[in-house]
Amino acid sequence: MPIRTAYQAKIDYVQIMDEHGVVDEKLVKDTLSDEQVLELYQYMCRCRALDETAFKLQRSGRMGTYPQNKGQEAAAIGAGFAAKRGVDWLCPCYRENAALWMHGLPMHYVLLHWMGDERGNQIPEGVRMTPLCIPIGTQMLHATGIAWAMKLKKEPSVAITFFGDGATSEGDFHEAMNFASTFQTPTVFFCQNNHWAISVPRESQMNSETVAQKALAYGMPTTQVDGNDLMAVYKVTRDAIERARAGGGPSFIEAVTYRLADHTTADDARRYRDPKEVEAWQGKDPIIRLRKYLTVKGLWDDQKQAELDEAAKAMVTEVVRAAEGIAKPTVHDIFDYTYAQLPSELDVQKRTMRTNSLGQAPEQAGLASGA
Ligand SMILES: Cc1ncc(C[n+]2csc(CCOP(=O)(O)OP(=O)(O)O)c2C)c(N)n1
Ligand SMILES: [Mg+2]
Repeated sequence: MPIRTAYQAKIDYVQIMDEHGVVDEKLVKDTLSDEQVLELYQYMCRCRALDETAFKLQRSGRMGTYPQNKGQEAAAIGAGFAAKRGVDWLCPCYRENAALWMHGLPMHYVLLHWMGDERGNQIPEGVRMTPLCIPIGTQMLHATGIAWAMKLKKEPSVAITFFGDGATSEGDFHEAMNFASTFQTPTVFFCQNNHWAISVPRESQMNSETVAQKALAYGMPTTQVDGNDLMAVYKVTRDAIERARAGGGPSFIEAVTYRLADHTTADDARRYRDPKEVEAWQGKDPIIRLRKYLTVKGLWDDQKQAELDEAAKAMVTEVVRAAEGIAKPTVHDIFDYTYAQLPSELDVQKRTMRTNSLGQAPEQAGLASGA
């Protein structure tokens, strides 16, 4: 009996614009218009400006910690733009700031989050997203559950979830992928492969040649894309979202990109990264590449850049002012955001600011009543 091939697969790698800003004339027809590219380029520069200021805020003790998006702007923005605001759901990780703003999250909420203020996690009514997700991988399950709900309710909405290369080593990733594919939920799994999970390089994290191939095991369409190419990211994400919306089930996208900054402000990547590697990726910076493209097309110049830099600075100043100027939270807040109807026991606690729980009354803890 001859041995047959049980399974064979190939994975496409999509790039429309190369590192020099030169585009594939055929592929570019099926992606963003010049007006859209201009708009998104500005989002990218604003996002970078926020990063720079947030870094300084942390260094001067005005923020707890902060993970820069630097280098990954095209991935987050291209994918975010492919989703429909108010219709599709975003289940982010923590490196997609601009995608969140685009979908209606006030920018200062992100700063509040990193300043340790819970109000940064209170997603405004009508904005379809889950809060920033620090436990690695849990948001992929949320996206699958939300997408399943959308399917059951027959709403034409898709859930897109963002996560890193490291997150694909988590059990949650595999559970979400298996469930999404088995139940054909309208979920788009968007992996930002930035080559590092804090200090662990991708090669030490997994033995797969690509992250994208993990989706094959779940029978899911999967694509690798140049994550620093705004146009390509938009195109593959739009296609995946529209397939999901049309009932074609989930997809996986591996956006190959690079984290140009430290993991967070609590990290010093110089301790584990080869400067040559960082330098090579600086040459692939998504902002520089797009600017080259726009300049050659006569759509951008130094004057416009100077104006944008000024506008970005003013915007960031305003965002910081909004975050730092927010009134202090009240003690009641700890009761107000978990239950629609406060259980009677908690209601008593809220009204009296006392607890009856054994060992927790102030007197029992050795404190004077009301202390
Ligand atoms: C469940 C869980 N385990 C460990 C951590 C600590 N941790 C924070 S970020 C991180 C690396 C994540 O890497 P990756 O998924 O590639 O995302 P990136 O930060 O590179 O964008 C780890 C291990 C965590 N936050 N949650
Ligand atoms: Mg990573």
